[in-house]
Amino acid sequence: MATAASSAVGEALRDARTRTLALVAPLSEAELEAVHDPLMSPLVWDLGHIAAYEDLWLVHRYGARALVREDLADLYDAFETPRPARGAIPFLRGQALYDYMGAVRERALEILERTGPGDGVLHEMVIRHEAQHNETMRQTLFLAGLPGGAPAAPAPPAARDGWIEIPGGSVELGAGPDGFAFDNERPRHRVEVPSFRIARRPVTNATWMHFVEGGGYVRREWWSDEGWAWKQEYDITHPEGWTADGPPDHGDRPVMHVSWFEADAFARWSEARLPTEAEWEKAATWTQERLAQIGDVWEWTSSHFGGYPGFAAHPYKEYSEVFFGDRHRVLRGASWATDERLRCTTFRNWDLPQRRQIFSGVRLAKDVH
Ligand code: AVJ
Ligand code: FE
Repeated sequence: MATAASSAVGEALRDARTRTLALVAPLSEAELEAVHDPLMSPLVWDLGHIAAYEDLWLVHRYGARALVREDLADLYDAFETPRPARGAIPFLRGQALYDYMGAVRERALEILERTGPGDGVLHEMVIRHEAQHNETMRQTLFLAGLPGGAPAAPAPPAARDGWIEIPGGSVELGAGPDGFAFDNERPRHRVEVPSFRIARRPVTNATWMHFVEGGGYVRREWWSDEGWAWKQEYDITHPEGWTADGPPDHGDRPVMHVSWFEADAFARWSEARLPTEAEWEKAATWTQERLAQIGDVWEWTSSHFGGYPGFAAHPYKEYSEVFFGDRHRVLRGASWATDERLRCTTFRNWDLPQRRQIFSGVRLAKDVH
């Protein structure tokens, strides 16, 4: 049953794989197998995990066939084998790894060819999962100083600075019932958002430099207790990737690789605050005036990651639900490293407040008095 839907899905699976393989093509075996940073998996783990996820969801669950490699399921399960344990384990590598990726793909395409993509949800999830891991892999490449970890294209010209005022009122947030969305984007629901101002563009490197030079990392008053303790313990004096002289690239570019703690302190220094995710989504869909430069850096919000009213885990609770609570903060938008397919105004990303391997920046907000 080679329908148009099957060929579009097959095409998207192949595109995702082309991008994954292009990312690792310039790397040596040693670079693929090394633990470059205690936060990150070896790149060979990401590759095996991408295939194991496809084995589970497209071969086993969707196709109702035996796993291609039952013996690898736990090894590549993110919860069974947490990141810190991933250095010491005998992952597939070299030809055996590429053979496994290829074997899973072959079987998934065979099932797709025979039965079509059904409602398309599981295939879309697997395609997006691979794309998400491409961004994770770029974070590893960034920390390792390897090619692919920083934007290749020159900085786009910075947009005009300034504030956009969004009047108060109710707004619908989240994804509607049709089409693909991650579970945490549903259900679509209405919330009341008081009037606020939001910055037209993300904070630039040049502005962040003023913060550094103005004692941003030295003066206590702008930092939360937790943020200050983190900054002191790890001796943080500038965004990750900067040298003592400043940013590695253009002053005009949005600042990148800042933690939520730094973003929060910077906002206080600016006599502003971070937007809530409801404000962010309202502003991002505001048609009278457009937010500039969405999608260059992830934008930290003040919101904790939680389920929308009526949330239901789908298709598994380890995608979102296990991260709900007061530990993780939400980031909105996308980064230069985010695949086109993942970019939408309802997408919710999340990370711990101390993390800066992520391609994260800041867009400020303010109350309207
Ligand atoms: C949505 C980026 C936070 O990397 O932990 C990948 C995406 N989930 N594999 C993550 C994800 C399962 C997730 N983020
Ligand atoms: Fe994953």
